[in-house]
Amino acid sequence: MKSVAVVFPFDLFGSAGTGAGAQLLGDAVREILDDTARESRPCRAAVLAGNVKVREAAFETVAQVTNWRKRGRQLAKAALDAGDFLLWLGGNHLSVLPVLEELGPKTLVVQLDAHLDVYRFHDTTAELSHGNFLKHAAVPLPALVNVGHRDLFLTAAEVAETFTAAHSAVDVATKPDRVLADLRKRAGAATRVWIDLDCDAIDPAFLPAVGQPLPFGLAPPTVLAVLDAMWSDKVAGVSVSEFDPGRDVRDTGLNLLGWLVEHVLLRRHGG
Ligand SMILES: [Mn+2]
Repeated sequence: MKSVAVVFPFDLFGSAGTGAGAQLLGDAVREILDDTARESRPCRAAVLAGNVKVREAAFETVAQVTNWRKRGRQLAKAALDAGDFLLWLGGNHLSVLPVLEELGPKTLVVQLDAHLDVYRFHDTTAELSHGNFLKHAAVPLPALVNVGHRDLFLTAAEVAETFTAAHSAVDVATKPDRVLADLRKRAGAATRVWIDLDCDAIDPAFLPAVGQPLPFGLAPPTVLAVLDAMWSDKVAGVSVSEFDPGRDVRDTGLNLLGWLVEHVLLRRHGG
């Protein structure tokens, strides 16, 4: 079992600054790997040695920017075809769209997100953005299940156009066991699972480094419970997006996400 961490610092059309977040998390993964390589005593992370690669995309030229979606799909496809576990460290949430397109309709995606990215109100752009990208997929998307949204706008019918299920933060707060049982059941029935974390799913008290913070978010232990409910060998990968280090407070977000990324890699590699 190999893993590849893809740093994909795309942050156009919403949440500029999150590209730097993707790069920082990529550095965190490199640091984990470097520390492990230098460690002479037995440690849990020894299982990662030689099994985790880091690849990094750049968006510094016009050609790279023009080609962003194709490049994203190529990187995702290469990892998925090879059977590698894919850790996608994205800029804004839109940067995850190429992965969702590559995963296709037979995959179950659990999306932890404060928002349901299908917005098309009078004051939102109809053009592709990080707030409506689920309406702009080039191919049929995976089955999407949201966990932790705090949406107060969309009707249930509109949500159901795109999401198989949506467990709001209210649901998570008032009936956590029922939400986790539903996730376990869906994950058990799925052929392939993907976990997509938009950082603003987490409460801004714990992770202030996001562009669109909303109150009443998920507490970090709840994120662990959701990961656990979804977890099996069918998990093809995890994406993390919308981390804006310019808004971080004393590296709170960096510490939380750095720990989470290492936890995910250790869980995948049995460390
Ligand atoms: Mn969001």
